[in-house]
Amino acid sequence: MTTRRSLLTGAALLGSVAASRVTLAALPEPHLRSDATSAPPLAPSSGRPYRSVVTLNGWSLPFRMRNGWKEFHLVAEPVEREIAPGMVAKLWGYNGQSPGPTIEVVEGDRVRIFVTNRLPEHTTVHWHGQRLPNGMDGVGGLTQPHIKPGKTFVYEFVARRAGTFMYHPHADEMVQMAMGMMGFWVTHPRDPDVMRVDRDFCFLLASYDVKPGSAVPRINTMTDFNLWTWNSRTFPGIDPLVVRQGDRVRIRIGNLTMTNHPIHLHGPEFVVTGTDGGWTPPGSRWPEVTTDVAVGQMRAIEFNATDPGDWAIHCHKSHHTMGPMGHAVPTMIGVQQDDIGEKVAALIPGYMAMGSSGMAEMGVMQMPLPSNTLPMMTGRGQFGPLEMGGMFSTVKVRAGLARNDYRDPGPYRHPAGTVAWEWAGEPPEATRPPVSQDQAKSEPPPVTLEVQKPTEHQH
Ligand SMILES: [Cu+2]
Repeated sequence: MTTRRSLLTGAALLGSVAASRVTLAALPEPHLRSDATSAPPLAPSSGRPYRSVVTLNGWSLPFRMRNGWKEFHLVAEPVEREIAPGMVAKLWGYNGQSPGPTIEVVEGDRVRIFVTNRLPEHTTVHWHGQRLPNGMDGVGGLTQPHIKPGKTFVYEFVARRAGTFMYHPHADEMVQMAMGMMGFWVTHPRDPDVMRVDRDFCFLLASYDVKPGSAVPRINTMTDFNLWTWNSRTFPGIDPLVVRQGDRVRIRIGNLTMTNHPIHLHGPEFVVTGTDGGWTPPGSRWPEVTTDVAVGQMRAIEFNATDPGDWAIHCHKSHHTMGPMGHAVPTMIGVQQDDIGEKVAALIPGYMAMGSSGMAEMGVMQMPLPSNTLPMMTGRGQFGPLEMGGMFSTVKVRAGLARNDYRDPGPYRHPAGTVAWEWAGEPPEATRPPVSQDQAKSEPPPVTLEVQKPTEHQH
């Protein structure tokens, strides 16, 4: 039965829905992108000025200003991401890619983000590291209802603190992050001369477990991932960080994997100028060449690009600079396989015995792989195979680049006489430290073995 009261309430409700529809009718355009190249910095088209960042193999999300609000539109959806040439993963992401586009705002900006859910399950967005009203924090069930498939939610807050942030779901989090749902967020200082650098790069550490020959990540993997990525790319698919000699350079890194990553830069020493909590006080900084980025952390490092060259930058966990590999492979160093290799080859055509003298031969050989599978070691430099994969790229420092030129300048041309060279003469005689008469005479200490007998309870 319809009462006058419920009719009135219904009419009032209808009115408010209509009003919000008017607001939402003009949703900002959901900018989409399908490829994995690094977009040049996106200069702000309106609002306050800032010097934009370069998202490695990614892009910054365009916005619009509306009645004093900076408006963005994120679309959570299934995407296809080329991890490196030769492999495409079926992931979940935002606006056509994983990771999602970088959001850039200025300290003090009033920010409104529309989030449309085109996933097959509900989601939310957590704005990792931000000071904001509790109800905008994006924790499904705790601070807001989940965003059901097909629905659009609105987040509104003031970007109160300048620094480096991330965004990711706080709903079915293990699954949605294992599927690639994440993005970078940079809040620039109100004064563009504060913490000013010439080039500012950012990327997220993400790991996936995609079995050889397949394309969808295994979502229950806890630590044994086989794709160690920067912005969902692996070497040689990660673009170089191109800088001009003399530039002050910042690299911002966020870690959304399940383990820590000691990020190591060859060449110049750097300082950590930013963490999850904002800029570090200058008196607290010390020089280093490796900084550990723990799970859920963000780090901004800065250095002066004084010396030209192709300087490697990589995770220092050596397994993280490898492509997919089987950890069950036995160590074969020192094992003579010639005889057994021939015997197995007679039974299994194409069998190759490998690993007797290390695994470098894998970086040279082009072995047949399952479809949509990356090799364990790959990439070539001007002097030969790099034998890398995973979290590896180069900072390419060159003299005389134009201010906005981020194009790959090709391999570094070393000045004559500055590359390690092969010695062609007689090798110098190897000398060993002298052994003292006493040491030579003394007998080796007797070896004693302590054997503990198992008790009844030990097995
Ligand atoms: Cu690592």
